[in-house]
Amino acid sequence: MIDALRAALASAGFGVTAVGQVGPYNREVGPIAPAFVLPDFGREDALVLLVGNGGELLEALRAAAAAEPSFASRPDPIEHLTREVVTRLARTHLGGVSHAIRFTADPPPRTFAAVRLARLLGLAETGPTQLSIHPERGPWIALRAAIVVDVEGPVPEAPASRCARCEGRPCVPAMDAALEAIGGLPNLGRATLRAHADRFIAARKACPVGRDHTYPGPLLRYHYTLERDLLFPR
Ligand code: B12
Repeated sequence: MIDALRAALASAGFGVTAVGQVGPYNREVGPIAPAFVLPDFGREDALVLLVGNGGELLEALRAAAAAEPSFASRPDPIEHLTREVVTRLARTHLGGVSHAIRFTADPPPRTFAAVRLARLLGLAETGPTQLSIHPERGPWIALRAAIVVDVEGPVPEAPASRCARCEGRPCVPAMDAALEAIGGLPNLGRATLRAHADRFIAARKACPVGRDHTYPGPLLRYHYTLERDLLFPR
């Protein structure tokens, strides 16, 4: 059931997934950020499936726009596709089994702390610049949704750390330069990201892991500037 759901998500552009139990996540997040706690159906061993994507999402977005022209003019094409695909495929593959879905695009308390969940499920470690670093894809992943299912989940294995054996840690000076350009971490926000997109993109590109998985240019820039024409050129 879960394997079939993961395969269907991958075919729809969401090929970065991981499973585990919700208990360890809620125990970490509960005391520091209660609004980010996930539902658990009254059991700590409830299965949680984290859903994300890599650069291949651009193809899925363009296919959706080709199938339905109004899709390209939506204010939030990625969020819209995510909600539609994840909700539909969960319903199809989980049948009558109780489940709850949370999206990273929603505000708390309808969301979850995705970088922490990715680490706890062994999908990606948290790098020195706070980005999730996947062992093969490096920082080139986005985390979109968590599906909690009322069945027992597996206990995930921790992957070997790529950051611990990284020589020179080139992301650190690159991110420091980006943060300096905006006048420090407290100024980090949508507007400063957009204004200094090149510096933040350089900080992400500085990571030596997963360079073959770098997002296609238009998708990469869109994440910082939210200019829809990048995704759907006329
Ligand atoms: C709020 C937020 C931001 C804020 C952060 C402001 C702040 N410091 O408070 C802003 C808008 C600036 C931001 C920027 C970016 N973000 Co952001 N952000 C989030 C969001 C929606 C919630 C994080 C949160 O509150 N977690 C709850 C607390 C309890 O958990 P936490 O682990 O302690 O979270 C902290 C860190 O994540 C940190 N943080 C988030 N972004 C950044 C960036 C930097 C430079 C630093 C130092 C810290 C930091 O702020 C959180 C609150 O203190 C998450 C999605 C989610 N629901 O998890 C995405 C998320 C963490 N962001 C993500 C990304 C990719 C980015 C950007 C690269 C741009 C983008 N959207 O593509 C930029 C720049 C980051 C960079 N390193 O270059 C991804 C990370 C994926 C990955 N591979 O690591 C996430 C998971 C969204 C997604 N759809 O995938 N983000």
